[in-house]
Amino acid sequence: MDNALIQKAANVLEENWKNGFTIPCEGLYPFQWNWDAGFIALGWMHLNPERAQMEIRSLLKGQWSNGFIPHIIFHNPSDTYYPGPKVHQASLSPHSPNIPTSGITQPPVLGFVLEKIHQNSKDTQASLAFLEEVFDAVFHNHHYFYTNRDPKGEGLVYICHNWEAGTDNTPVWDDIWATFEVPEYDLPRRDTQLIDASHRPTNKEYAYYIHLIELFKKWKYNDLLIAEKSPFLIQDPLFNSMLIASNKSLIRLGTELGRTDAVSQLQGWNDHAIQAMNTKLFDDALGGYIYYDLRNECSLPYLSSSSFTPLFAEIPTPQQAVKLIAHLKNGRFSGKNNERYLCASFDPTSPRYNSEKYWRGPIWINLNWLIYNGLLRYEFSDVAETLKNDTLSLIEKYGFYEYFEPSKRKNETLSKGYGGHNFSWSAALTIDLLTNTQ
Ligand code: 2M8
Repeated sequence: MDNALIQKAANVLEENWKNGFTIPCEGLYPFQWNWDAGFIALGWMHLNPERAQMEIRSLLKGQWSNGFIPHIIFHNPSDTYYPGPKVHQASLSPHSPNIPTSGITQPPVLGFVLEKIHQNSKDTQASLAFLEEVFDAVFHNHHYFYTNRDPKGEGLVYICHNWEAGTDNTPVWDDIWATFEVPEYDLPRRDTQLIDASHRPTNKEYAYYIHLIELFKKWKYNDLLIAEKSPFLIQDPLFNSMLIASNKSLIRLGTELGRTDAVSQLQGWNDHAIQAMNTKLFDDALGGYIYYDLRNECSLPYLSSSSFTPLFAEIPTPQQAVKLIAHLKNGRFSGKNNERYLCASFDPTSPRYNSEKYWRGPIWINLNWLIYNGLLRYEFSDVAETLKNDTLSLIEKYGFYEYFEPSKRKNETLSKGYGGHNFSWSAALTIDLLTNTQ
C-alpha cells in the first residue's frame, strides 16, 4: 500500500510542478505560496532533491530587500485566482522585488525545512553548498520579523492579516471582525466557482480580508504604520512556533556553517520567544496555547489545531505537554470515545465549529504533520501513531484533498474529502510520513 500511495502522491506533485516551483492546486491556487513551498519541498526531497532546492530558490526570488518573504509569488500569469497581483500591488513598497508578489507573509517554515532537507541529503558537500547559498536569506527573514513585528520587544511577533496565519478563517477571528466595519466590495471570487462554496469562507469574511489589503496599500506596506494602525494585529501560537522551530534549525545549521554571529543572535531571540510563548500564550485553564489580540489587548480564549503546534518547536514544559495531549485522547478534540479522527482544526465542542468549512473545523494534513512530529518529540508515541494512522487512512480512502471530515460516523457516508483535490502539501507530507521513520 505504501509504495502505491507514494506513487500517487508523486504523480500529484509532478502534475503541479510548473518548471521551477509547485502550485498548491490546479485552478484554485495557481501560483507559488510561501509555507506550501516549504511543505512541498519536504515531498520533493524524497523524490528529487534538486527540485526541493529549486522550490526554495524560486520562493526566495520573491524576497524583499528588508528580508520579508511574501505569501504569494506570482511567477506566472493566471486569471483563475482572486485576489491576484493587481489587487496586492506590492510594488507600492520601496522594499518589493522586481517580480510581482503579495505584501503579506505566511508562517516561516523555511528554517526547519532546510534542516530536514540537509539531514535527508545523500550528498553532504552539495547540501552544504546549498545551505551556504540560502542561509543568509532565511536569517535575514527572521531578522525582519524580530525587528519589525515585535513592537514591544516581547519575543513574540505579530501577524497583521488572517492570510498571514495560514489558518485563514479560523473562528478565532470572529471576535476581531466584530471590532470594525468594512465597506462593501466587489468580490470577483474564483474559488467559489471552482469548488463547493459551502467549504469556503463567506463573502462577508472576504470583505474583511480585502479591506485589510486596501489599508496596507494606503500605507504602502509600511511596517510602522501597520503596527500603529492595523485593526488586525495578532500574536499567533502557530506562526510563532514555526519561527521558533526555524530559529532552532538555523542555530544548528549556522553552527555547522561556522556562522557564530547569526547563531548567537538567533539564540537570543529564541530564549526570549520560548519564555513568552509559555507565559503569555499558554492558557492553563484551557490547557493549550491561544492567540493574543495585540490591537485590543486581550487573549482570544479558543483552542484550535494551532494550540498543539508548539510541541513541534519543543516549547511546552512536560506539564504543559501533558495538558495538550489530554485533548487528543478521549478528550475535547478526539471526542470522549475517540469518535473523531485527529486533528480537527478548531475545538469541536465550540458552537463555532463547522466540520466542513475550511479552517473552521476540518482536518488539514500540514497541521497533522506538525502535531505528529511534535508528539514524537515528547515521546507520546501512541497518540502520534493514532494521528499518523488517521491521516493516512483519510488520504488512502479519498485521495489528496485539501481538508477532511473529522467525524468517524460522518465519514462512513462520504466519498470525497473537502476543498481542492490533488492538493500538493497533502501529497508531499504523505510521502514524508510514509518515508521518514524518525
Ligand atoms: C489558503 O489560503 C489562500 C490565501 O493565502 C486562499 O484561500 O486563497 C490557506 O489554506 C493557506 O494556508 C494556503 O497556504 C493557501 C494555498 O494552499 O490556501
